[in-house]
Amino acid sequence: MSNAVPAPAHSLDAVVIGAGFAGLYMLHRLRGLGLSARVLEAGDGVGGTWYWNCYPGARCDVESMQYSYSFDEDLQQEWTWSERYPSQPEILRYINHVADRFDLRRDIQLQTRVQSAVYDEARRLWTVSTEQGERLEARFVISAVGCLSAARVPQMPGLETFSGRWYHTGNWPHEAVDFSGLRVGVIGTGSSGIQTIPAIARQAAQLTVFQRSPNFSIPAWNGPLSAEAQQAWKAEYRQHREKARTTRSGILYEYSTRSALSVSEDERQAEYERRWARGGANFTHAFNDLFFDARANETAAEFVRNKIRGIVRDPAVAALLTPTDHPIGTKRICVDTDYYATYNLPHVKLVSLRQDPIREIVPQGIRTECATHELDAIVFATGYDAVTGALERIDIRGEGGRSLAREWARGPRTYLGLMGAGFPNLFTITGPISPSVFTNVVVSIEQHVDWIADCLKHMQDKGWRHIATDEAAVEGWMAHAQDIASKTLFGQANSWYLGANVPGKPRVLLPYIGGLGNYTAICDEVAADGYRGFQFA
Ligand code: N01
Repeated sequence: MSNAVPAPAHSLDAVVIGAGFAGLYMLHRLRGLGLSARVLEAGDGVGGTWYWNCYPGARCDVESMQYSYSFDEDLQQEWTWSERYPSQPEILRYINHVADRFDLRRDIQLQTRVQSAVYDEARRLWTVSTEQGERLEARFVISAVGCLSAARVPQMPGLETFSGRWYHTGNWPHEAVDFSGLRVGVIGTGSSGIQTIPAIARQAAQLTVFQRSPNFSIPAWNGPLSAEAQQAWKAEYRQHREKARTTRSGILYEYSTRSALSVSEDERQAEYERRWARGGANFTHAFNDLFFDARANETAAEFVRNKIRGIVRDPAVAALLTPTDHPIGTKRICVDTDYYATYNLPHVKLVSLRQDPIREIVPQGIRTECATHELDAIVFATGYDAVTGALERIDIRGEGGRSLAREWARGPRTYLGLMGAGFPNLFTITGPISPSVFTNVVVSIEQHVDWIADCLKHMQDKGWRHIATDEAAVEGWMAHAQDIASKTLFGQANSWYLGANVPGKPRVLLPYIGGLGNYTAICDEVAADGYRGFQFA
């Protein structure tokens, strides 16, 4: 296929797609191996998710001291965070600092969106084409496209007729957006909506929230991070990181070893209160069976429901905000600042789309079955075609011209989330069926990048140029992942983890739920066993 096109201008060892946390660290490791590499990035700047998600209130809900690279001791010692949870601008400053500190920019090409990647079996080379008309040849293609980067604006008739401006949280403009004095509508109440709703409410004259499903959210209790607390953490940074890597989520939560059903009601409530007062997703680890036992889960869910009823003054609004359709934690738990209390403000209105669905968007706003809501701006906080979307939007052709998107039409199939059968020399950092979005993604990224870099080093040492996996390895991994998933409550929610938010997307648990520590042990064992399940040439 690639013989039919003019000779590519550039020939490289590796092309990396995406300049977020994953792409930057991958480039650093590739350089360390003496390999030539170029990172292609669609945005105007580095940062990936943290470049695009600059909506009001955007913040990470993993704590600052843990949501950063660990690969360089000097880097982690010298960087200073200002708050318990890092804001989007602060994370973006950090990523830019990393790009400069490791002199990465000279191999990063911005404003370059990859259109296709086609494998030439005879020459064992990938040809990567960009929307800008460039063509690059490389032995390896490494996807660092991110799990939450294919933003989704749902089909809503009439959007093009809307007379105001509309936005998606995952594709926010970089110039200032000022909602002062405006009537704003927000559609969606996932993590992004729950963060941006209180922030927009502080600015807008009127805010209408269009909620399809209510969500569980735990207060962040964000605040300044003292120099003393930071210094104390840094004194043991290495040990903290090592321990985090062995945990289920790559985060140093307090993981309980007790069942919620093994303690008295008083003890249970006291534990939930203690965790609520501490804040954050640590709440869902209060007992060790909350993700596995529906009765145990219900005790935590009901605790949070009671909190919502206690915060929201209007009982009818509180009832609409109270989730009853999924076990707590089986949709990504949200972490907020003043989310539920925002509905006590006189200029904030909640519309339940379960009772009053959106019929169309009209020039003056949103028309639901029962009313026309006049708006000057609409914010879509409607999420992503998660985990697979960004990869499938690239026309990837492997052996025999097979299309990745077509192969995955009934759900993604990978070995360890790192590679698919028929797509040699194509690695997927935080790819489907790896722990990725169930974890502190920076930790998962480092684990994948290190594993890939070590594998490439192994290939260099052996003089090999080609790595592939096969259907048997993929089948074994998929069966193992599904077996573990079937023992959890995750199947009971219509979540993006399962692709349920995208009409027609197959229902497959996209991340691996076996835990990061266990997963890392499996990957290390595969490597130690001569890269079992991979073939080299
Ligand atoms: O997206 P979501 P998100 N009509 O898919 C609704 C990470 N993240 O951007 O639940 C009306 O979770 C949809 O309703 P329903 C984090 O991993 C992290 O908020 O499908 N509504 C839902 O309410 C997170 O999980 C951070 O019924 C529609 C919402 O839109 C992930 O990103 C911050 C609709 C989408 O929620 C994605 O979060 C932000 C329609 N047609 C994000 N379609 C932090 O670290 C969808 N919805 C803090």
